[in-house]
Amino acid sequence: MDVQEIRRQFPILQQEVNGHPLVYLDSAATSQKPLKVLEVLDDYYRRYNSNVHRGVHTLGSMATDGYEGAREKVRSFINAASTEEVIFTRGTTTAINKVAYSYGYANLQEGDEIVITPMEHHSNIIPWQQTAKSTGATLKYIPLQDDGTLSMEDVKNTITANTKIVAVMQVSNVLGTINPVKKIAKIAHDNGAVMLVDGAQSAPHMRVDVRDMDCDFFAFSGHKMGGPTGIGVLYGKKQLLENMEPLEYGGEMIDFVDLYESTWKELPWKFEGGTPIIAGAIGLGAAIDFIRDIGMENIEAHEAKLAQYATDKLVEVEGLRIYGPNKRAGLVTFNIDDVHPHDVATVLDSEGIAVRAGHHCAQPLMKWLNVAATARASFYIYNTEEDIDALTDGLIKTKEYFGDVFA
Ligand code: 7TS
Repeated sequence: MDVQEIRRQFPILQQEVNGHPLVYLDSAATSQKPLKVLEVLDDYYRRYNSNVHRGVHTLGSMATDGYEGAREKVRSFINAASTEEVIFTRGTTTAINKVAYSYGYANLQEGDEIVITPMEHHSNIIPWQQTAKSTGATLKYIPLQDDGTLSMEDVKNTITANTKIVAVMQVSNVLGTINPVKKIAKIAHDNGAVMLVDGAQSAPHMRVDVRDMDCDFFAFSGHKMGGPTGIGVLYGKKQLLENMEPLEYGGEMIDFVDLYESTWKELPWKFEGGTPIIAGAIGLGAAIDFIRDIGMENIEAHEAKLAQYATDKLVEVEGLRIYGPNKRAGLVTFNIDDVHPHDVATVLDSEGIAVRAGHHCAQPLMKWLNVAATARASFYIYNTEEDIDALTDGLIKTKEYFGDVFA
């Protein structure tokens, strides 16, 4: 894998920010977009912009082919059995909310349990809190071990015969923990529960096979994997989706409408009310092509190397503490003694280095870590060891600067 060649395909990386070459280390928030995706979006709007599934005219057919072709690319990307199981949504958040409100409301009652973990992103916590409140179900947490991983012992003890839904992230956006979701799905199923996997931080970075994982639902966002914002995916097993209410009613999703009764289209369209995210889906399809061309194994290996390099390199920064297990995905979350993470991010920004600071939409996890906030550097295919060197130098400067201020 030639990283310099890959970098040339990301126009946004070819600029200076605050007088320095941009070092983009915030891909867990959103990734940058390759030329291929930008060109496909431009081509759609210039040449065949049109609504889908409606007209018989030429542009409408082209748009429909593009949109449905993207669905097939997603199906193959996650190895779903059928395109009926691939629903386009606005992103991970919308996908999880659909399951919580549609599946959750219909299948939960008092005495039932929803099991999640304290490391979840808010979008895999709040929908379950709300569902629990409305249905009388109980929300339970698999505890974290000291290093920020889950033990199978705890998983087995938390999931019981009363558990109806287990919802766990595959990769933590803060700790970089890689959760054994296939094993957790097996335990969920042994107890008669369904398993939702939040794949927002895994689908862009590792091979996902929903059939091998045997999850019932899988959610991810296009914008974290080179695709445009506003497009994401809810995968669900056909038999479950068939029995779920659509939630959004209107155009596109109906079969027949009468004055007082209506019927829905078949899967997956019954979940896609209104004009769908046509350009977004086509852009996501191009991002999948881009990832395929590079090879997911190469992306995984590259990021593992960067994560290891960063772990080794950042010890040069005095007073820096990294959170999370030793074996982590391609991101590093940290704090520096006595320096607020927002100050860290501000000084780094003045050097052209983009990192995220804050609670990373994981306030329960921040509480568990006993911090208000952290800084985070996250990597993708276009990052290099030089980026991590620049980060390290920037952090040493930050430490010196605030060391002087507080001295
Ligand atoms: N789940 C996880 C694990 C995430 O990391 C994110 C976004 C989401 C869900 C929500 O995705 P969305 O596309 O629907 O917004 N995570 C982050 C982050 O870590 N920094 O900014 C967004």
